[in-house]
Amino acid sequence: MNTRFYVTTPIYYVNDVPHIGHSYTSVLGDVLARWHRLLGHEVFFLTGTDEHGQKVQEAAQKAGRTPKEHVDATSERFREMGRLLGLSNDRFIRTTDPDHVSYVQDVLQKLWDKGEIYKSAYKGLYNVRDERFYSESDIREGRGPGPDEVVEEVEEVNYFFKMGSYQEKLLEQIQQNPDWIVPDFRRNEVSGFLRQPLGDLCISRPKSRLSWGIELPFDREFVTYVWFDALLNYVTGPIPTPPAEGERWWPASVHLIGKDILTTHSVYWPTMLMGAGIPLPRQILAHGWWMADGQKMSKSLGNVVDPFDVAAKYADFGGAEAFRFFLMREMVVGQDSSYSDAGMTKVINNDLANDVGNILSRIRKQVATGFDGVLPALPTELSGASSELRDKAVSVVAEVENQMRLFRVSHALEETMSLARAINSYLESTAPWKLAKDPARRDELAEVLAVSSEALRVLLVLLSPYMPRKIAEALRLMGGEEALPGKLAWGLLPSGRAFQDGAPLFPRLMPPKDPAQSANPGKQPKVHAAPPAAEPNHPFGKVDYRVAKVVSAEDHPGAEKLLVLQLDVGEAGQRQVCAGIRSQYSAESMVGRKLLLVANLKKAKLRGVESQGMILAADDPEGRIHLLSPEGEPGSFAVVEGLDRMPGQNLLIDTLDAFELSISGGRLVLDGKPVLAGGVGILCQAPDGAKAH
Ligand code: ME8
Repeated sequence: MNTRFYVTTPIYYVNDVPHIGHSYTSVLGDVLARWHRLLGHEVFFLTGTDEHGQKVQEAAQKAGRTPKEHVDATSERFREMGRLLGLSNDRFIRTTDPDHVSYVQDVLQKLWDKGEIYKSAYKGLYNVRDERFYSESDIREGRGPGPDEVVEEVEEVNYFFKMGSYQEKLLEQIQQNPDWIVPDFRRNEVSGFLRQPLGDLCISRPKSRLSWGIELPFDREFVTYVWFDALLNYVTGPIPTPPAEGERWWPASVHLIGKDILTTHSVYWPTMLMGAGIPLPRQILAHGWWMADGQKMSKSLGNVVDPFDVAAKYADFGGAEAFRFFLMREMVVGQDSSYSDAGMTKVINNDLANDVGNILSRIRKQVATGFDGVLPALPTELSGASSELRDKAVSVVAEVENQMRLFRVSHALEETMSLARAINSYLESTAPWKLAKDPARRDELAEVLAVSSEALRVLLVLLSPYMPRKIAEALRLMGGEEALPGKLAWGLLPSGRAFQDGAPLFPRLMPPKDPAQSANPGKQPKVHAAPPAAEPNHPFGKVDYRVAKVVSAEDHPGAEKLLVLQLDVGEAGQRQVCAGIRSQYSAESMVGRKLLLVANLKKAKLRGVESQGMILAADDPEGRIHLLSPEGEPGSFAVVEGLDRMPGQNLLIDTLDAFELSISGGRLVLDGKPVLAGGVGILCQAPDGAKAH
């Protein structure tokens, strides 16, 4: 097995200010790097800045400084972002670093000597922002230039790399290595692109136009084209460690990129490597796009999400670490996602405070009061509930390993959080606070605390790549970070460790707003807790309402009004559901959205497409549809306090007519009582009195 892991992020343009998008790719790289280190692998993690090109030259001129002075200042902002986010990169490469410059020249010389580069005249539309020419097919297919783009018509003599001659070889590479470009719809996009003839690549700019670049070693009147320079950073990155040492790292295990730079990475880059006789990277992972409150981010809208602002705003609630966790939790790798303060609050309150923080404070308190702060030993024989929890921890570790191998980081986190919920349920069912009152049950109490502490240790280790500083602190409170070696196996937490008490590590952001919760002010809302048994036969209890998250969506092939949604329903699995909302919601707008699903309806076929459930929505008097937006985790069920939950299978739709759900104060209610999912109310923008069905 290859136990070497080399991961890269794009090198960012220094002209931009670091924002959530750069933070995301960098944190993703960091999480993968830390995860592999945890598994005992040798890791190299590379990030950096892309500093040559026309835009930089122009910006420097405007700022009245030399290009080098300019990039020294601007690239510092990205290193600052790295410090803020706690990135563990082994090198921060800059394309102005002398070792990089000389390596780029070596490769250019080699390609020139091999006849892979030729000189020719060229005329075309040049995109200043992207530092590239538009090809004729780009323009024919409407791929540019867009209305905001700065383009110039340019005619000049330049050097070209024979990229077109590698078209067949590249197609073969893609066909024979189905995991080379992930996710698979991005691979298909590249294969589609390669069905058109592939032209050669202009790799130079005359110095008369652009001097801020790396000189061609075989013609000093030219500098190299910005992508040719930039992409080679991945090979030069680990090299300043002595050359033999640096070469040991290439090929990279994975290049992390956003979907915007898919073509440069999966077409330009591999053909350049083929030309130079350098092996190809093992994988390329293109992730989706961050937006803000559902809108595209842009400077003109003033909605660009700044990691420094977010960290400062939530400084008392995990700050940059909570932001890292949020980024990884909320974006399904490959798909687009949106930042919102509500989303941050939800993650801080539900995942961090309620799930993780709650376990930590419950255990610390019981160990402090029951055992003078010294953790009792883990018994060799475990009772039923304890061995179930151990088995759960072991299976979660295995599943997280699987998901991480596939870069499905948000799935790995969901799996990890299911362990947190299992520990909380274990604590609720074994009730150590009750055991502590009965001296005859001291052994039971010791077992519960030892088992839950060990499960908590495993949970914290699984979370450590996401929140390294917070988790180190949590492990310190549990007696020391040496709990980490051995790491993911069960049973490593030594007994006799002194637990420390103190302020909660993951405080709640706000007091619960929900009326049902504020009725019990001292109590933490219980996420995923079973509803109290009270009214045994209310038909509401027969319906299995679940929070579902849309994984993908498409138009129904035979019905204009329907969308076909693929839903993640957490522990209740994946579902396909047809929903009659297409008049108002496009397929794309649904991806990533959370909905309320009736999960136990009898299956139906709608115009030939199977539907395994029904989505709830409210209508307003104008006939507009308003979807319900539950905040709980996928799979959490909706309850009404005082009503028994007893869903069966194959529910008939008539059951839903036996009671009425409606909207009041922007929330879903049943006879005036709030319906809760994952412990909080279910939001809906329909006006008061609108019926939900
Ligand atoms: O393209 N959502 O640099 P760049 C998600 N220098 N990710 C985003 C994002 C968003 N809204 N905005 C930016 C360049 N990113 C070249 C790369 S590599 C050899 C040269 C992230 O500063 C994402 O990773 O425009 C994207 O690919 C990258 O920043 C682009 O950074």
